[in-house]
Amino acid sequence: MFKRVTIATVGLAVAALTTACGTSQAAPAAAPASASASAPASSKPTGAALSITDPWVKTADKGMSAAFGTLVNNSGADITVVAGSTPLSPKVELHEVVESKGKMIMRPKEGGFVIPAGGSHRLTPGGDHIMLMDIAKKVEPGAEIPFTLTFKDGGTFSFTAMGKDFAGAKENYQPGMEDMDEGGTHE
Ligand SMILES: [Cu+2]
Repeated sequence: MFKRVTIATVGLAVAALTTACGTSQAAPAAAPASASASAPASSKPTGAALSITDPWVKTADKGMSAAFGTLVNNSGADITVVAGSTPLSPKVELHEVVESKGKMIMRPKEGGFVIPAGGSHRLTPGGDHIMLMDIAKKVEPGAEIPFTLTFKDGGTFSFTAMGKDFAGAKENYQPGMEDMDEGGTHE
């Protein structure tokens, strides 16, 4: 019974919308807006030049986690992301995953992430990612975690990623030297 009522309401709303459209066709609402929008033209890439699709953070109780998503460059110039930050972790690194002696390891990516002009760059488990070295609190599914990325030219881009369960991406971390006797927390 509830369903029938809902459908009827939607039907009415659509009807009202259609009517409104029909009667207000002549309203020139878009004209002034587009005129002012085209005015500010910035030469250097800013926040608007970059966007991110489906940003998420791997849920974790403590220690390390990582953020993923697809960085999209909406500008006509390459964008290089050289640093990242989040209140969730005092130390953040930009990582890549490479093969070393038959094992997949992750390490800081030299030069950062380059997002080509008009292109995109995927951050994905098993590939490039934003590494959170030591999370300050537990990441639960659905948690909203703010991030800021810094570009090579000093510009920044902020976004919010969502906590998401993911099993996998358990690459070993090797910051530099391949010392076996360092005694880290991971194997
Ligand atoms: Cu990593």
